Amino acid sequence: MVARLTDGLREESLAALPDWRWDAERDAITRRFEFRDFNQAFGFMTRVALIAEKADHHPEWSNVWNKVDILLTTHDADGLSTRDIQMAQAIDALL
Ligand code: HBI
Repeated sequence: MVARLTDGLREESLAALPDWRWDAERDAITRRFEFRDFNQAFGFMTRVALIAEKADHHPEWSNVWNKVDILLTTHDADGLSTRDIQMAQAIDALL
C-alpha cells in the first residue's frame, strides 16, 4: 500500500515538476502536451503506455489530434503518491 503525499512533500515534489499542475479536487497532477501532429502525439502516447505498463502505474488521459492531456493520481492511495511523481518525471524525460 503506497502512502498519500503530505502537503509538504507534495509542494516539494511539484517544485521540481514546473510544467505539472496540482488538481486539488482529485489530489492529482496534470499536464497538457502539444505536438506537431497526431502522429507525434500518438507516438508519445505509445511510449508513455510502455512506461506505465512497466511501472504498473497508469495515467488517466485524453488525446485530441496533436494534444495529450495526462492526469496522474494513485488509486491505491486515494490521491497523489510518489508513484505519480516518478511517473511524471519519466514522462517528462521522453520530451
Ligand atoms: N495506476 N494510476 C494508478 N494508480 C494505481 O493505484 C494503480 C495503477 N495501475 C495498476 C495498479 N494500481 C495495480 O497495482 C493495483 O490495481 C493492483
